[in-house]
Amino acid sequence: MAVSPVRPGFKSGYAAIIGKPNVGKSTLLNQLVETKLAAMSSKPQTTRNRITGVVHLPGGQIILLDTPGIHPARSALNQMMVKTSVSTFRDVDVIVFMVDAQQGFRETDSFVFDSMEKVTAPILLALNKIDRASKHDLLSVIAEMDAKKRFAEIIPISALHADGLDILSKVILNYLPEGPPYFPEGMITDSPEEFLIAEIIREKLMNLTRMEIPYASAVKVESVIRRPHASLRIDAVVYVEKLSQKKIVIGENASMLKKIGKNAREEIEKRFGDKVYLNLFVKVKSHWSENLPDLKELGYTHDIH
Ligand SMILES: Nc1nc2c(ncn2[C@@H]2O[C@H](COP(=O)(O)OP(=O)(O)OP(=O)(O)O)[C@@H](O)[C@H]2O)c(=O)[nH]1
Ligand SMILES: [Mg+2]
Repeated sequence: MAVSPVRPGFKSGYAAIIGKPNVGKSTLLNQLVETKLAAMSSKPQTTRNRITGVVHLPGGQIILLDTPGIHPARSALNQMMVKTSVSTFRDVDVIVFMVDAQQGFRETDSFVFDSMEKVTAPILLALNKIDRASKHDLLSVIAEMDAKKRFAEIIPISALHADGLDILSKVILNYLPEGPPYFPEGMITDSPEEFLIAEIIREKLMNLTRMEIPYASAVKVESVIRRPHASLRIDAVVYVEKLSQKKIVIGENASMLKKIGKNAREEIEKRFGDKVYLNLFVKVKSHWSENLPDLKELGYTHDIH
């Protein structure tokens, strides 16, 4: 596919979605690109990598970067995640900082806000989850945030209900420079298929398991083989840190693994339009979340585009 030539007045550039864990960043990315690219869950620290989603608009192209939630991180994995987010500050044209409108600006948001101290790009504040906030909550958080004099714009949205998103994308576009479309029409991400599939599996696992299991698990897609009659054979491994966790992920008579596999397979079929045979294995890799070579092998590096 050839990249289109420069069009006068056409805008393009990078916008990073930044915020504390669980504020709705991945939900926003997925809604704006109208495709489920990033895993979403009600548990914090779902996103572990930066994920690119391209929004194609008549007047321009927004290259959105979904990032892991910024928080005081302890484990090597979490520190790597936060590094991934903070490293996006340097080279984006605009930042979309998300705060939960119902919860208001909390210490956890303040931690993210302080990490943006040296940011020179304009910061747009997206007040998310307005479907849950009362008018009073919303007005008071707007007043509080306005007083900080740090935000180029304040936009109330509900990422989940796609409310206010047309306005948000117009505002983002306003802050982008003129430039050529960097991605060809129709291309919405540069993430490899293996990564997108692993994230679908990990999302199902995160949503079906509890306690430490979602955080002790990583998914690696070993192979994707295209077979005749538009079918895909996928081999993937779920890594956990302990034998006891392996037993939970497999479940009684493999019931948990079957559920994860079924949910993942259905979504992979929907997304890739093929019949899918998904072979899931569970393996123990002790302390992978603390071990740099393991993190690298599992695709957790703080990569810079
Ligand atoms: N009510 C409501 N819930 C929302 C909204 N946006 C997101 N959520 C929910 O908030 C939870 C977290 O959403 P995510 O998109 O995974 O949050 P995130 O900021 O990407 O989280 P991390 O990847 O952990 O940093 C999910 O249960 C979403 O359904 C919204 O506008 N309204
Ligand atoms: Mg996320």
